[in-house]
Amino acid sequence: MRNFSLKMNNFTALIKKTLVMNRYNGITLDEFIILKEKDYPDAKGNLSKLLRDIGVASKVINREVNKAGLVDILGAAGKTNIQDEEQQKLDVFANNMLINYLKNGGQCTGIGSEENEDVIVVDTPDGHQAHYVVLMDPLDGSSNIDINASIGTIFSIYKRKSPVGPCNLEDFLQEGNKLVAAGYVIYGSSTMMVYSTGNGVNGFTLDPSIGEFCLSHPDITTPDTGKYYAVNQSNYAFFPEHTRRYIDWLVNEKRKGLRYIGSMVGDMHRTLLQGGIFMYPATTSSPQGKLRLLYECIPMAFLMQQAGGRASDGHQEIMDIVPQELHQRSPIYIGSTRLLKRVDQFVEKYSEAIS
Ligand code: AHM
Ligand code: MG
Repeated sequence: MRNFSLKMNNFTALIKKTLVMNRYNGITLDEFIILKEKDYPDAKGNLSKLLRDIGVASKVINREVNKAGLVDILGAAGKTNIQDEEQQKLDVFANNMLINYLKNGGQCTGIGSEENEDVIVVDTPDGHQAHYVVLMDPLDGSSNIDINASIGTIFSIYKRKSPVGPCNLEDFLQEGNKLVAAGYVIYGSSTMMVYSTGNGVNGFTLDPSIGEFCLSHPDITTPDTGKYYAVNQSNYAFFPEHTRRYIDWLVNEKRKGLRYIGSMVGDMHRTLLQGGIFMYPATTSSPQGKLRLLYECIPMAFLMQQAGGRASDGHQEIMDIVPQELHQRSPIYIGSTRLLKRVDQFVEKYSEAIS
């Protein structure tokens, strides 16, 4: 009976996707953003413009990422190329590119970047009037560049809390539940942008022949379980007991396979599409884990939640955490609901008693 209802659910999801695909057949990211804006009669187009600016910047980043293998021919970072121009490291390039597009686009009042210690205030008349702040990890997983594995850009967008004028830090320290939009661009075997404005998740694949992102993955839903778990297993001995026991259960009882790229965008993309779980837990030397709450955990938690999954730090939903600092880190467990429920149970059973 359970198998039958699962099959019916899959069938219904397939029909729904086919209808959506027919409605949006061949549609580009820009067209989709404009069409979606019409669902909100009061929308003035500011968010749409901001999303399109991020889309354009990511196409430029994609072009440079694609050239990374030619580094010996074009010149390594820090050296000058054949036109006597200084080559930039790709993460610096990605950061500068996004900042330029966001500053010039007129819809962004401030930027928080994993690459910059402080927030960047867009100190222009347009910037003072703009409604949105953007937080970003311009090139996540950049240690994967040299081996041609997937890397990505992660972004999130909040409405400012402050009145018009220069923005301030409080505009950035907002919990995930206040997000207006978030997404990532994965530079992989193909380049994709996946984003949500709080009404489902949609994925667009870059068609290099026309230079446009085209809708390829409408209404992404995460299965309630999956075949794989992703974690840096070499840290196993340093994880909390509940996580060690949870991993043992995944492997020995549920026979889940380990898949770990070491690039959050790549690992998350697989988990979002196929289900499973991605973890970056606390370790004895990094009690807050490694990943950044505002640049990595919250935007991915938003997407996962929008796709029907969940994300927690082991004790609290990631979306409920109120950030205290710009570069704050957080442990994260993110993925299919059934696997997250088990995380809760292991945490409850094996958490060290606090005296
Ligand atoms: P980065 O922002 O410096 O690129 O680091 C973040 C990356 C994530 O993409 C990935 O999940 C994690 O670091 C991998 O870390 P580790 O090598 O410790 O497994
Ligand atoms: Mg990162």
